[in-house]
Amino acid sequence: MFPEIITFKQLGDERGGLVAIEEETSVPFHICRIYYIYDTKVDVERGFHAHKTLSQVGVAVSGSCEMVLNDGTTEVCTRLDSPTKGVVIRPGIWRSMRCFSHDCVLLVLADQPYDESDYIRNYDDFLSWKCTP
Ligand code: T46
Repeated sequence: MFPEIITFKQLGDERGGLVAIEEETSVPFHICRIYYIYDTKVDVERGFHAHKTLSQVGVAVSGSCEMVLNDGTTEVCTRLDSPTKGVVIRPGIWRSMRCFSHDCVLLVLADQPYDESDYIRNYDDFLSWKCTP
């Protein structure tokens, strides 16, 4: 299924919401790195790259944004608008993010450390890479 959507269990109660994310169970990999994107202007689009080996899960823990994923053939747009909704971003997927609400905090869980050499930042290079056996 593309995109892969994860629905995290809501553990909150009358005091407020709570979501717990555990590696290998809540998300399909070991969590090595966590980063978050915030204070992004409404008209800003970012991303526009693929990763060769990195797997990630993105969750809008506050506000909302759109995640556009492209496997080289099909492009899908997923609205991330709940702290209980995650989208899995596998290797070899071109991604961009847009339509950030003013209060959006996009949390990203990644299975590897930051490595610029894992990025493909040119779309034609991405398509060539996808065709390479
Ligand atoms: C992705 C999407 C969803 C680091 O030094 N360490 C890090 O862990 C990250 C994520 C970024 N950076 C540096 C690299 C750049 O100089 O922070 C700067 C901004 O990164 P970038 O332009 O790649 O940001 P986005 O929003 O385009 O992409 C990010 C992730 O980089 C990427 O892996 O899948 O979010």
